[in-house]
Amino acid sequence: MKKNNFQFKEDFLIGSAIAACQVEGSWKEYGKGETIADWKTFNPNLDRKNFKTEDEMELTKEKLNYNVQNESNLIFPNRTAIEFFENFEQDVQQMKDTGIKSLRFSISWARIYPDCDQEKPNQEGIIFYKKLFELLKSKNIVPIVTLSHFDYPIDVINKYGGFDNKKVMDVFFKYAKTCINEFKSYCKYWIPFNEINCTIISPTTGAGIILGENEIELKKQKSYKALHNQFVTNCLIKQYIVEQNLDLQIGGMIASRQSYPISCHPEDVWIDTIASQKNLYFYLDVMTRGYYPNYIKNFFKENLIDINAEHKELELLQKYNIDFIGFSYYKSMTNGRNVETTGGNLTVGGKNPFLESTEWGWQIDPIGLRILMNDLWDRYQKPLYIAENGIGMDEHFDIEKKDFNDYYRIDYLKGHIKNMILAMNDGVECIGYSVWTAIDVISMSTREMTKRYGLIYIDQDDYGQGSHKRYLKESGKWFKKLVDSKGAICFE
Ligand code: BGP
Repeated sequence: MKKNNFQFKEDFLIGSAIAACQVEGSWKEYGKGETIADWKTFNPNLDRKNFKTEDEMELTKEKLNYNVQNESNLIFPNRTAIEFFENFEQDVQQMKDTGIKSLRFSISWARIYPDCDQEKPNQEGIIFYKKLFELLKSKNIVPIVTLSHFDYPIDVINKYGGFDNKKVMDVFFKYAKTCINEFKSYCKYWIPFNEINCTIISPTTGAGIILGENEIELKKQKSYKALHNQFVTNCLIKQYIVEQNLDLQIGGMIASRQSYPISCHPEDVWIDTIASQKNLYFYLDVMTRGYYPNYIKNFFKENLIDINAEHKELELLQKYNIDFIGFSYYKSMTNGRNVETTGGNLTVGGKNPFLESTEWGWQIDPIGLRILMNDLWDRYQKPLYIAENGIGMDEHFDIEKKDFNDYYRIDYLKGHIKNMILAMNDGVECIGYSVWTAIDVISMSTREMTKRYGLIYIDQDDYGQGSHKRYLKESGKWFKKLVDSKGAICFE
């Protein structure tokens, strides 16, 4: 392999990401309100090779009612998750053993404002996150905070519905200001919305929109309205930071959708071009350039979508752009006239004959990351942050023998991080990389525990059974070497 003298800079944010609803547990304790994640179930009969991610992530009114009616017979894994709320000190210590120098975590809105209209925040929530920030500081781990990571509060749904209601912007902005005021001395990097494109793909998960089965035709209209309100909320938060003269940064964050035309036939290329505009560039165009591009205005017109944008909101979009582009990257896909579909992060995509897939059909494509980074940098010239990257596997280790050899994860991470470094050598500015994830967590799309991503193994099954003991996997040891070598290990 060609020698590469690259080394991460001292302030490169190399670390891991987690999300409140996938780790914390203590769903109704310490004053926390319920969230949409607390009402999603684990389905033991799910066929992992053949399901639609969107269906698994959405909740209709009927489905939610059913879950409420049948609560005692169903499994709600996010309610206890991996009990990070109770064990965060030990967990962070073990994460530190994987070498991480940054941790991207999310704050749970419902833990800070269990009643979204209450005047003062829930002190138990504030204390918990303060303790977490303090602990990270004592271990020299730089925090990166997400304010909304797929755990929309039920209280907000009951009072105001989803983010398509402009009133939700007010209550969310109040929550964001509380977090900034309370934690600004600990944290410089703020991501208001995880994977903001999820609002279109799964409006329940991304924006708290719950429709009846006979209201599904409202989905497009409501989700684009909600997305617009979230874009504007990003700006309100940025405006607040600027006006308060705070040295903080706001990041946009999307689930990236790297794709290729299935062939060089111009029609396939055109289909892929449109898909990239609508599913990838649109979000970043608005958040970085500050206006809606013509191709999406045309799409709105053709689909009779009115996003209800007020003049002053369009001015805000223009004035307050994001400081960095965060994105998750797990896989790539193809587009064209004739593609066979396969699984993926948030949505299914077209198969690529040159790539291998995980058991859930996510196609592994390290070079795709380099291509995407170059593309985004050339298009926007905003620093990039890889907010999530990792591989979900069904893992069976011999606990007695303490054999936790996840060589496939090392291969996956090595390939991707190497390509990130190559992109940085190409000239791309990148401020950090977060592996998804430091520790096994509840899967977002399927609520399984057996779909593991962690550098640390937890002896816990899909039903929450097991010793709950934590063990460092080989990938955790490798990650420490990666950090210590400042990336050089990827070229050995
Ligand atoms: C991203 C989410 C994460 C995470 C990851 C893996 O979309 O931001 O929360 O879970 O995907 O997805 P899953 O857990 O469904 O395999």
